[in-house]
Amino acid sequence: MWIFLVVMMSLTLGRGQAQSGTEAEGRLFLQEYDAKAGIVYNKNVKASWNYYTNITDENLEKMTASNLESAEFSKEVARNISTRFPNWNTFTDPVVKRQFMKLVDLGFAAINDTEKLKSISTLEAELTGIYSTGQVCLPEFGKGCLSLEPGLTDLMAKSRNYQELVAVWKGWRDASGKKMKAKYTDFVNVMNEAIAFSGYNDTGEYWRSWYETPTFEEDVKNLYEQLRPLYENLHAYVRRKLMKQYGEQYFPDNGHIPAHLFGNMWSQTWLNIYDIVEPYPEATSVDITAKMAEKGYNITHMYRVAEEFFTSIGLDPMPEGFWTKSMLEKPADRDVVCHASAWDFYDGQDFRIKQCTAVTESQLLTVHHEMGHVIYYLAYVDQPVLYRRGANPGFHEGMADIVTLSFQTPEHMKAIGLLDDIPTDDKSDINFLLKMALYKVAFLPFGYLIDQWRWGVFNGKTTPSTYNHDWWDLRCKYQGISPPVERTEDDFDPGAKYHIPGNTPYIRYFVSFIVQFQWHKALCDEIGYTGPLHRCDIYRKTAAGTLLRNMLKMGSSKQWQEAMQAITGSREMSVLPMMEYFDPLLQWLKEQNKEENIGWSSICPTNIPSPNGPRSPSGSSRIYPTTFLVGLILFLRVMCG
Ligand code: BJ2
Ligand code: ZN
Repeated sequence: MWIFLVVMMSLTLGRGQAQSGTEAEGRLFLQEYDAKAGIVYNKNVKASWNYYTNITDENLEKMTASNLESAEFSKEVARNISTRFPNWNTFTDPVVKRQFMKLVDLGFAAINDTEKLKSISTLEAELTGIYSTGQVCLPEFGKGCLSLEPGLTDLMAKSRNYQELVAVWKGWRDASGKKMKAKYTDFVNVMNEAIAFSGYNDTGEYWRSWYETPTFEEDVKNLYEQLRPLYENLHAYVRRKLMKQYGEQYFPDNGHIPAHLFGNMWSQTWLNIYDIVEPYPEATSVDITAKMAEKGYNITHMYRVAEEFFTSIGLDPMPEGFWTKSMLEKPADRDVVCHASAWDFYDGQDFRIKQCTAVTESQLLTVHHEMGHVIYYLAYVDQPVLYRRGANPGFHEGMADIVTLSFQTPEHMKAIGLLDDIPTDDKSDINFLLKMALYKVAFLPFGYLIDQWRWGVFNGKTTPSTYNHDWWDLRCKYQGISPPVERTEDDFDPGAKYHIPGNTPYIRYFVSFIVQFQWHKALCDEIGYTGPLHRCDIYRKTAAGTLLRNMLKMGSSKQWQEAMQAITGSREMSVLPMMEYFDPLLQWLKEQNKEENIGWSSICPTNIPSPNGPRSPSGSSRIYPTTFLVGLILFLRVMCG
């Protein structure tokens, strides 16, 4: 508290001393701000860390108090600016002007009602708490009570028992989302109320403003549309394989796949069902999880492997404190937020990861993801605090993921001893690409739709009476999946996904899945690689690391288009590198799907298979491609006037 008071007094003292707010004085003001803000942020992040790694009422209260202090600090700074530098907008140095622009945009802190601000913080923490402490008991399947990580996640990944998967899938939604609806409704209302004080129409508009692109919504829609054929072909192929595995009787007539069959609680990545969909069992593929066990991987080793990748391209090692202060294992003695995350403590030296790490392939990828965030923090550490962010939120996520594209190649697996020989035949290549598609292509509609839902909630298009209905509308439409059991408005399935209670915007991940391929291509060009994009491994290529670092170190000091230009030479987001990467697979999938009706009805099925057994097959034809239904609806509309 005392630190905070010193900070407040100091910045307030500056007031009135200056005669007029010149640009030179503005620069000094920013320097002073930077030093103080580092202290305030640091204290605030520490309070959050304490709650996230030990969920107690006391830690919640302390975190909330700290959030309020931070908000008060930001407000005080903005007040000082309005009195001392009313003309900051006319400053000519873009580095200075941009910081002022960020300082006056207070976000939720702008609201003048402290109780409301407090409730934003408390509701978010409580919702995250519900998510993080939920348990599902499965005595009918010979299991006790399990939490999401590792128990339920593991069952979703490994179980091939249809009914057991239904129980886990539904059980998790009962234990998490269902308990959140009332709180979430309040949360949305109070956030919208607060953000109006910053001049935004709603919270979604505020979140989108971080992209500094007036056409952002339209742009992401166009990107998604261009990639849709790739997803549709993957969906048709996987659907056929899953029907063979579980029986056609479980699949609705409209072309959808039941949502619990993808090896993942949210059907967001499908890596864990590779064994079911493997194109060529006789060719090479690696069971990385099994190989990790065989090689005696433990948790520390996983982080050292990731670190070694980054240092091999000339990026920074994790600082000493990382290894002592991070939470890399699930503690047995207290409740924690297990969902993996990376933390910047804004003091230039304290960077941590919090992850309930398990020794599996998916988790090894997450280790790389979280460490990728830390690498970004380290790269922009010399920027002023205000610029210690990604060029946009999707850039941070893109950085977090980019090395997975190199890391997963057979070339790299061999280099780190997880594969014996590098395959050169076409069948093994397709096996590899399909696996990558289960990870990267399957995610696209999911990454796109989460914030379609949330933007609708924030702008009032979706109301509490249709929360779940509208959620499933999007899931059905974009992913071509539907719930395995009846859903109603008593359920709140969005809440079963971390980022909804955790209030983390999600379109960043969609952006990431596009830009990471653009950067991967740029880095592979930089090192003179000429083979197929999907087999490029930048490991040990410092030229790639240098190009990447030059972009990362900019932080958010410039608009993202400049950062993009620094690495790719272009200022645009583009799907072309991702299309190029997956082109051999797309051609193969098209061939496999020749006899298949690709696509699905965009409308959710009304007839859902019973949890107690297969439903009776209906007599109607199985698949209605989206285009047909849309056409029919348009036709009927015209006919009915
Ligand atoms: C596993 C990963 C997030 C992430 C965590 C939680 C929310 C934000 C952070 C930020 C990082 C930063 C995650 C990975 C891909 C898809 C998505 C998912 N956890 N966050 N502090 N992922 O992005 O690392 O760590 O500095 O912005 O949620 O749905 O699993
Ligand atoms: Zn991330």
